[in-house]
Amino acid sequence: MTCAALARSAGGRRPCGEGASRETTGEVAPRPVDYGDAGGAPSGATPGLRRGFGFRQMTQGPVRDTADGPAAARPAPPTTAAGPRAPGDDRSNTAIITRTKPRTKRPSLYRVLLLNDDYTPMEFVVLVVERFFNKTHETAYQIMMHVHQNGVGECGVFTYEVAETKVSQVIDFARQHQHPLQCTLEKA
Ligand code: TYC
Repeated sequence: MTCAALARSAGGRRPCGEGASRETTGEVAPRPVDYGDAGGAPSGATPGLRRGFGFRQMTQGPVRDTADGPAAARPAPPTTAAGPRAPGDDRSNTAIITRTKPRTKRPSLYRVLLLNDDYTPMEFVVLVVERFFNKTHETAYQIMMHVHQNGVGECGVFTYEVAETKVSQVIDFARQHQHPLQCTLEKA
């Protein structure tokens, strides 16, 4: 029976048009027309698929929770810098290269020197070397004799702050005992 005959027997209603189920008519669902429109449903998509589904998957905009389900349940968009840029999109093609080479630098070292004079007692110089430079009596005596014979001698090597502190301590201690002993530092 044709649609026109059915319409006549149905009293003017249109069983083949809108509102008629395909089970009742026995007709095959029409194939969707492919217009080549990137903004619509993909070619061959199931009829009834909501418009816009394919379009959102082809863009790189943020994924938000929508009626389709939570954002986490849907595939994330590509994270490359390629693709169209929307206004306000601050993605760039610039890569950040981090330097992993250690940039530490060893501190400069300084020698602490004793200077000879004609008045400071030898015993006092030995005591100074023992006390402030942590030397044994024998080593302190050797250092004192070296200074006595050569005019200058090294008591130790330290970082700047430590060397400066040693110099101050020796000079203060000598002054407390009214001795003219001199002490200084130089870069190692
Ligand atoms: N020359 C001093 C003396 O004959 C001894 C002396 C040694 C002094 C070392 C200072 O740093 C010095 N008494």
